Amino acid sequence: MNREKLLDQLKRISTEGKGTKELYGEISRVCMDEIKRDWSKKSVKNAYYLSVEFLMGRMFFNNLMELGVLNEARSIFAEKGFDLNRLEEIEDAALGNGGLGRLAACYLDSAAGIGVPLQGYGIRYRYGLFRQRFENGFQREEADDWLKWGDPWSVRRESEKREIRFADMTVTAVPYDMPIIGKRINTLRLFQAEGSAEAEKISEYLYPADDTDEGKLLRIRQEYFFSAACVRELVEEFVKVYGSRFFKFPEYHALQLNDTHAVFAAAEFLRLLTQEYKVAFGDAVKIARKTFNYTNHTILPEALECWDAELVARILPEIAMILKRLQVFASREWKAKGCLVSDQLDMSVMKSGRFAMANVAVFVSGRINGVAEIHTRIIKEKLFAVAARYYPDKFLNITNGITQRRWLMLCNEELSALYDKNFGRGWREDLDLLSLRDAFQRDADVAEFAAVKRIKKQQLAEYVRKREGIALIPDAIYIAQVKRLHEYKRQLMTAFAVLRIYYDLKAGKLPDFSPTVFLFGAKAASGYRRAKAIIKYLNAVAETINVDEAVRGKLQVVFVQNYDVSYAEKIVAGSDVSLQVSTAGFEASGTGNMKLMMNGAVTVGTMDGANIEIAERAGLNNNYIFGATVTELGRIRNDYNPSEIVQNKPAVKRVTDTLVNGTFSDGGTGGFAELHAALFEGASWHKPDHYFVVYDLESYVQALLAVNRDYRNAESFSRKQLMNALHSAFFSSDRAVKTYANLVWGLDRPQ
Ligand code: 26V
Repeated sequence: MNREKLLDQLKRISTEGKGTKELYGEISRVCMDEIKRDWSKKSVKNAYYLSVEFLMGRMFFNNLMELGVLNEARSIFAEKGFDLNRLEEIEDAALGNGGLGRLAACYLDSAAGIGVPLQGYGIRYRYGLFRQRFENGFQREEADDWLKWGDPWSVRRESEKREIRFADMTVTAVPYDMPIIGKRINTLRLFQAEGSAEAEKISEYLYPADDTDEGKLLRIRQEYFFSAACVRELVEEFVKVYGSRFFKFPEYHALQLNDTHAVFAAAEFLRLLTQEYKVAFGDAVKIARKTFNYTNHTILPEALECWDAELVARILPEIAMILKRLQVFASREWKAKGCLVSDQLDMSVMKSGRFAMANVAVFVSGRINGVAEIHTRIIKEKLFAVAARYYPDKFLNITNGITQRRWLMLCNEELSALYDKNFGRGWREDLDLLSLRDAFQRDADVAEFAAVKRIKKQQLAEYVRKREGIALIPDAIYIAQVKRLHEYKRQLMTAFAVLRIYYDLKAGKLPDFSPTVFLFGAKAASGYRRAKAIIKYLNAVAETINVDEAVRGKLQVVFVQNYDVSYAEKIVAGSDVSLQVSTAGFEASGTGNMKLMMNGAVTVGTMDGANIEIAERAGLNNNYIFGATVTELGRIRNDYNPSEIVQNKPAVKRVTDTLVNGTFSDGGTGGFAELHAALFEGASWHKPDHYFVVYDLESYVQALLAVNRDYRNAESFSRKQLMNALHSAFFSSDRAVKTYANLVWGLDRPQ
């Protein structure tokens, strides 16, 4: 990379009369020209990350940082009278929805950063995850027209397009390549569907609703479209060099299935090998098992994909045939192993006329991993318990990680500078160095850390003021719950806890209460009614509290609109406390918990997902763990009756009653009553309070009050925060990617 030349080019850009969009395009293109010169050739062996989501966030600042010109560029343009921060207007490319998509982005970043040849494959959606705003406290959704800013960081590869055939249409998959910059420059290749108007629909939206057959067909098309485009590309390139010596294929390729959305890749691989290259089915399966690996990201039954075999056959007859053949093949293997019939049923690829995509993934993959210790234990003991007995060597844990480049160096330049000053720049390459710095824990260091936190809180407050028009209480405790809106994540429980505190404050029961701001950020899936009702409820609670003179300056609740990666960068850096309160056993890992920890927030959390590993590393005394454990919930599940609890605890009843006693209005939608019914009567196929909101509420309130008490001793609270930041190295995605490279992809030697 010729940095001097790049700086020179940047200096030559004139800003006169140019708007942000124009300058964004121009600066990005100058950088791209430089990048193109160095764009790494594929390595001998590469790993491929197949995912329907890549939640990249804003590329501009990250790329300039990786090119080593961010600070200089800031000064160059400042001299010309243009504040580079104005480019924060540029919206994120939100081609993902939550944790799974952001994880994919972090892994790409880390792989490039540490020099692992990992290439991403996905879909170039015309519209990303919807943009959210609130109207009367209700979520409103607008199409995310991210391309209106142009797409200067991608290169269309016209000559590498491919035809993907369905029974009723042929679609052209056109690759767009985005450089992922680090020690290597890897590639994120996103396919756009072209051809007819029908064809274009395939890459129009992320997760189109799948409650109708038409919706399901579209989802199947999406999944097959990009998986097949990827696999065909790799197989065809391979054949050019090695002919049909497919047993060598795994020596050059490791494919990672990010959840089940790309499982059709394995089916397409089997189809290609057996039908077009006449490889025996058993041999093809053997090769697939050395090539494909599967990461499970959730145990929620509603998120485990099953596709009607009839639907698949309608548009992909050969793929349906292959999957059926796989079922026959698998049965034979299971019989040979002496599996019980019930066990065979459990592991079946095809069940009651539907393809169980997770079972397909488990059968054809060489390695299967969960994303945190407890999650891996649960998939081995529950979700895939039978398969884990017959194929114990397939399963392993790789706890998630996040990239410290975006989630520390970029979003918290002040803390990064403090680390540099105290122990040199080595930590930027090797985050582990942080935890060795005992010297950094002296009082003076804690004070310096606290000063950084204050600055980040001011910046956050300023950002919220700009975006929401709301002034946060300065110097309050900033407590954040930012993540997708889902019942298992229990934002509703936080709403109840906040109300409890509010009532106690008003009653004068909390005389020494330190001023506190609760910050929420979350989008609810478009068709998820109860999640939307929770948003409305939280906004109603916020509205009541924020106008109440009695608690003015002491308690504030702010639900920010359109929470996205860029918003997260501000919130994780500027928060004191991280809420990670999922029902034990439900959050596979969580990664927001890691981002907040790395920036020195203490966790108020349950023994769930990666919270357990966070508390273990940063110290139980530096975090606030509460609530029922998986074991405890297992014990009480059958006899649990939330109505009994509210009968005995009037304070709990008082808050849950607000869903139905007119304290707050749901605008006549019936949404609040529905939430109440889910708690006390049960909803869908669930028993009352399936997520144990009522059960854990009391201990949650106590944990929050303990935080409030401890915060009064500013020095010791800052020390707890610092201990979290300094022990976050394990949660770097550099560590996670290295583990995949070594244990899964066979990339342990430098390529
Ligand atoms: C998907 C859906 C789609 C339909 C509506 C309901 C629903 C509920 C959950 C999901 C989860 C999709 C998978 C996912 O994003 N899992 C997240 O993966 C993260 C990265 O491993 C992990 O940190 C989170 O704990 C896990 O929830």
